[in-house]
Amino acid sequence: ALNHDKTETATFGLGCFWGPEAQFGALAGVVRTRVGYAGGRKSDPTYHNLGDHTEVFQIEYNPAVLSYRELLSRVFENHRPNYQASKTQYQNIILLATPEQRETLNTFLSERGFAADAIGTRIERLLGFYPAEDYHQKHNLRTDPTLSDVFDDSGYDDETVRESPAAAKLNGYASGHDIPKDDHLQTALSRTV
Ligand code: MHO
Repeated sequence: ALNHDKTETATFGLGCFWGPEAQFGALAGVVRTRVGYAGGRKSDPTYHNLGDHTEVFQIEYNPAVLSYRELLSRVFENHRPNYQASKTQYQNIILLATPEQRETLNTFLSERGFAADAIGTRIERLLGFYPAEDYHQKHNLRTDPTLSDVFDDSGYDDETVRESPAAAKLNGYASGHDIPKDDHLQTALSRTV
């Protein structure tokens, strides 16, 4: 089994955060996922009082399995960089947490022939991340009674579900994304939660 303790974190916005949390959670190498609000200045935003923030998903991934560059490829497969949503809540945004991520993005964009200041996708430094309400975390899992009952009946609280590697995979599965039949799913599930 792989050591999933050495994870890195990446944060992106691609519209309503439910879908991409599930999709990226299904990827081999993604260990944990959570959704939240970022990119704005308002402190303590909530879903109904979002201010200038955007819905984002944050993933913890194992860089020995999945690279930031691969994540960027997935992000660009899943949005149109020449388009931007008018509503800040649903904008496409790449939130950079480290100089290495910025470097990787710059290389990626130049190889694709994109100029960072000529695309609609926002590219900003990650200044803060506010986790969304529990009912938004692993939304597809939560709305699947078979899956959510397993966690409820086992006594897992909301934070445990949010941070659970198994829940991240099952949330992807519940959304119809292929779960890789490999070591990573086994690892996630063998950790119980
Ligand atoms: N209100 C929309 C989007 C939710 S997403 C968390 C819906 O119910 O589908 O913004």
